[in-house]
Amino acid sequence: VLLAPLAGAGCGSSSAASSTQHDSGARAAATSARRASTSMSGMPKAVPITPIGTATWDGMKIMARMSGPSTFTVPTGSRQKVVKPSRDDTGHLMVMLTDAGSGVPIPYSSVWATVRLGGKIIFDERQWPMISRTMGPHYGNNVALPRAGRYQLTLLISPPQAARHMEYQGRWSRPHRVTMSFHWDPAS
Ligand SMILES: [Cu+2]
Repeated sequence: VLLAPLAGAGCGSSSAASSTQHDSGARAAATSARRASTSMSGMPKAVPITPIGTATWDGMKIMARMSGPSTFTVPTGSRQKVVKPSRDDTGHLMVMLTDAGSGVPIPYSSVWATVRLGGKIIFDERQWPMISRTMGPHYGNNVALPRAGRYQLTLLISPPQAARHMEYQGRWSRPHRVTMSFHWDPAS
């Protein structure tokens, strides 16, 4: 288990208060005036970030991590809808896609996550494209892991839908599937 340096400012900040926004990193820079204008809450505190696994795909680094369940907003067209963790959610799954050489994030992809325990599918959903002050761009969602055990995470990564500078010409042209195995224990 790693500890995020500015914890609470990342994806896993929701353990403090249900009203915490996903981008609670705003708190880090908050002036009192700014604090008064938001519903951010809580002091910086350590948030455990658990590495799930990494893989590479033709120069793209795929990194999966888990933090605590997180409250975040999603765009609905007319407003930002607040999504709170359900009672069963045990963590916030984050998938970071970056250039393996430079570390620069790669947006405009889409990620579908499937989690299995003992061969049985317990989670099968699209990851939201997300931004966070401390975690940067990532693809995330809250997940409910029922118990300690060895899990399989399968990620289906779509080709980034974007115009590309020439160094990326011809790469990541088909969907890519990768499976990672990880052990999860709520007590650790
Ligand atoms: Cu997130």
